[in-house]
Amino acid sequence: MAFVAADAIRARFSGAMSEMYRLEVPQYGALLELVDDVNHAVLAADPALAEAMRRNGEIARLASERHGAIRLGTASELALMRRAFAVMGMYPVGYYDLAAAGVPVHSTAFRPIDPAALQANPFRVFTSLLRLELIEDPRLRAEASAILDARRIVTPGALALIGQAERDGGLDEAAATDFVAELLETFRWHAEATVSPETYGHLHDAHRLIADVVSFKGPHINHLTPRTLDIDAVQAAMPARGILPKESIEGPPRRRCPVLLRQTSFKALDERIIFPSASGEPVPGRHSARFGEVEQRGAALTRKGRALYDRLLASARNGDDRFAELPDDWSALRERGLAFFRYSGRPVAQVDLAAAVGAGDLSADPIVYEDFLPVSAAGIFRSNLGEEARGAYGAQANRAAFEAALGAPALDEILLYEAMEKRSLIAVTR
Ligand code: OOG
Ligand code: NI
Repeated sequence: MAFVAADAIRARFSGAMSEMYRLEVPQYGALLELVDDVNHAVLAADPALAEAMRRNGEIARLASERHGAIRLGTASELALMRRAFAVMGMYPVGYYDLAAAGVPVHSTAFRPIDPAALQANPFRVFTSLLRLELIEDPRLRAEASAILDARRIVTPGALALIGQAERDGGLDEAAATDFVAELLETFRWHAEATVSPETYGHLHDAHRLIADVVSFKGPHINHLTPRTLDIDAVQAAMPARGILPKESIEGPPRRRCPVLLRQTSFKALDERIIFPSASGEPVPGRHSARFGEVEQRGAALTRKGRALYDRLLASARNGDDRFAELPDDWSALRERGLAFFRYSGRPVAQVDLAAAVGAGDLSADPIVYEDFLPVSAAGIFRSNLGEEARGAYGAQANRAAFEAALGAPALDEILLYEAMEKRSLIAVTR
C-alpha cells in the first residue's frame, strides 16, 4: 500500500491540533478570525505584496500557517519527540538559549526544511527542554527528575507507529490516520495534576515554568500562533474582540521592509486544575500556562544582517530608532548582502544580478524567515508566565548537551536559507 506523504501527515496534524486548541481556548478561535480579516485587508490593499507572495508560494500556505510550543522535561522525551516529528517531515532547526533571560530551558524548533515542504505546510513547534540542573535545591531537583522519569508522554499506539514509520519508511492511510489521533494525545491539556499540592507549590516556588513542566501528564501545547501580514493592526484590534494583548510587540520595529519576526501574545488563562491527595478526595487548584500569540514574518537575514540586527538590538539606545542603521529598502538589503532573496524569471546569461533585477529581467523576492528569536521568545515566556523580569541564570548556553539529549544536531538555519537562495540563482542563470 502507498505511503501518505510526510507533508500531508504534517498538514493533517496541524489542522487537528488547531481544531483541538480552538475548543480548549476559545480566544484562539477569535484571534484566528481577526488575523484572517487583517490578512485579507492587507492583500486587497497591496497588490504588489500579493503578487510577490504568490511568486514565493506563500499565499496558499498563509491561511493554515501557524506554530505551536511545548516544554519537555527530560532528554529521552526530547529524543522521542524528535522521532515523532520526523514522521511528519519536521526536523530540529536552531538552538535557543533562554537561561540568559532567566528562563530555565533551552530550545529548538521542529519544522520542515526544504522549500516544497515549507510551501505545502510550514507547521513548526518551538520545543523547549527544561534544564533540571538549574533547580538549586538538590532534593527538589531529584524529586522532579524522578517524577519526570516515571511518566510516558506518548501513547503506546503512537510509539508503535513511530517505530513502524522508521522501519518501513512511511505510514499508509490507516496508519497515518491513527498516528495523527494518537500523537494528538501528547499535546492535549489535562486538568489533573500528577503531583500533590505541596509538591506543586515547591516546584512553583523554584520557577512557575518548572511546575508547568513537571506537574502534568505530558507537554500540553501551550499556544498556537497564526501568521499575520500586519501585526500592528492585529495588536490594535485585539481588545475590541475581547482579547487582551501584552503591552508591546517583540522583535524589530514596524518597517516598510519587514525582517525576521515580530510577535505579540495574550495573557495565559487562569485555569482550574485538580490535585490528587492522600485521602483520595481531589483537591482543587489553579494553574496558568496556556496562552495565545500572533506573529508577522519578514525576510531572513544573512549572517552579516543578523549580526547587525543583534548589535542594534543590544545597543544602549532606546526605542525603535536604534534600528535605523538596518536599511529599510529591499535593494539596499540585497546589495549589501544583509538579507536572503529568491530569484525568479526567464534564465539570463551569467550577469550582474543587480542590473538584471533593476531592468526587470529577474524578480528578487525576500526569503521568509522560518525561525524564532531568543530575546523575543524570552519576552513571550515572561509575559505568559506572569513573571517580572528576573536575573539571568549563571549557567552558560549548552548546545552540546542539548544536541546530546536530542540525539542529533540542531541544523543551522542560515545554511538552509543560503541553499535556498543559491538554488534559485542556479535556476535563473545559464
Ligand atoms: C515558548 C515561548 C517562545 C516563540 O514564539 O518565540 C515562543 C513557550 O512559552 O513555551 O513560542
Ligand atoms: Ni510562540
